[in-house]
Amino acid sequence: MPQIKKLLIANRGEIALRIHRACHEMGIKTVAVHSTADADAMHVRLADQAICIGPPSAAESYLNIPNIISAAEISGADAIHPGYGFLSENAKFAEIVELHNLIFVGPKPEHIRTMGDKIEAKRTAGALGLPLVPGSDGAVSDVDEGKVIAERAGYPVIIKAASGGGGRGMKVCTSPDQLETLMAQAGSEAKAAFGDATVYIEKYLGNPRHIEFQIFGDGKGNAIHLGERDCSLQRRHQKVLEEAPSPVITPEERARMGGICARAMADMGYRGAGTIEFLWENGEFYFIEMNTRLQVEHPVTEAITGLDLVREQIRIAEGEPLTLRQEDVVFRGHAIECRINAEDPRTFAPSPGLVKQYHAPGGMHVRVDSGLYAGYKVPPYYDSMIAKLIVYGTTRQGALRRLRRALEEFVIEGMKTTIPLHQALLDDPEFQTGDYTIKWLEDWLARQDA
Ligand code: MV4
Repeated sequence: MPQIKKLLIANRGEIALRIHRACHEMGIKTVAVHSTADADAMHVRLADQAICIGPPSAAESYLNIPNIISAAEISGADAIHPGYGFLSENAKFAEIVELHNLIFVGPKPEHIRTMGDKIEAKRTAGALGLPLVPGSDGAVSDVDEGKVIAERAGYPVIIKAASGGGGRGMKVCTSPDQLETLMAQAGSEAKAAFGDATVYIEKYLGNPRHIEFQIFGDGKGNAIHLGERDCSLQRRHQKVLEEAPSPVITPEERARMGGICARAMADMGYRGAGTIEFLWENGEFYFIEMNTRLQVEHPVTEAITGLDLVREQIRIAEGEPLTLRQEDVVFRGHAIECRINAEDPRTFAPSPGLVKQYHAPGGMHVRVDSGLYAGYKVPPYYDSMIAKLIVYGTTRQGALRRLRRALEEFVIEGMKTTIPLHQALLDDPEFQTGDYTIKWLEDWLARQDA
């Protein structure tokens, strides 16, 4: 088994810090790579080595494959962790890493590629026994074919881009006479955004929840699930708050659906961490996509399982078998994560700048993942998420009370943040009951403005 001695973190912000921490707890040295805009970042200070890989623009730094590989070679790193975003789901990058005899802390490149193509992902998921949204079996290029499929699935239908993600290029179609126009629009938007005009059709689910299962595979035919997360609270395809377990999933349903996911991953020989995304409506799960990376919201799963997901990723990358059997995974209590962004809490306009005062909450069952400190300047070039607040409670009610207390303690001065948004959300009786869908937050926000 190759033991990783030095790991290069090909990311920035809180996730770079998260990976650094797991490494140091495992006795692994870290190499931070950063843009000129991130020279003062916390993870750069803490890493054993730091190498500047380019100017602020992500295309020239965090997405610059030759510079990242060079940094790994110069520093003598033996592994690369891509975090989330940036190069994390770039199959070509994973291949290049392995061609340089470096360990890629992530899935096999072929699996990244398969899941990156939404049509291929659906085909694979269906063959592995995951329940799918009814719709086309593959790409739809012809309007008449589209009409037959839409008729069979039943209107309304949704037209999606094969290379899509993040909701871009999707069109909802309510009747056959709109199909031609919307298919053409979806195709040209997909071409412009992703360089690929391929589209497919699904039955449109009107008011679902977004529930995702965390899975781990060892790449040798063994896999487990770590339960689900409910990520229904989103605004414009940006998650705002996540929780585990989902308020609507029973232990029996978790075991059943989680078991189906784990079996599917075992059968495909999946390696590493992955997330299987479903829409959930009227008690039924419908597979939509799979993410082949560690996700932002992984700490809520850590909180209810007691496992260190980054540690598990690294062990698997070293070629170790899974440390856990499914029966050893125990779900306990309830966890909620708030994403805190440097944004105006009403308009969501970005608000980067100097952190004038900083005090993070603490105490029992409160976790803050953030690279912030007083005197740090949040650069304007990247994602606006500056902190994640994760709380745990034995019950959802208890977690909500702890979240209110922790948000009260949080001090970030010098910029606008979404802390007040989370506080208002927490005071909403409907949110408190857990009775919300993917539409709920945007409707709620519209009510706040009125
Ligand atoms: C859907 C859907 C309704 N019906 N598919 C949005 C992003 C992409 N990952 C899938 N998305 C959706 N697919 C069918 N057949 C509604 C959405 C959707 C959504 C999904 C999850 C979380 C938030 C969402 C917000 C709007 C639309």
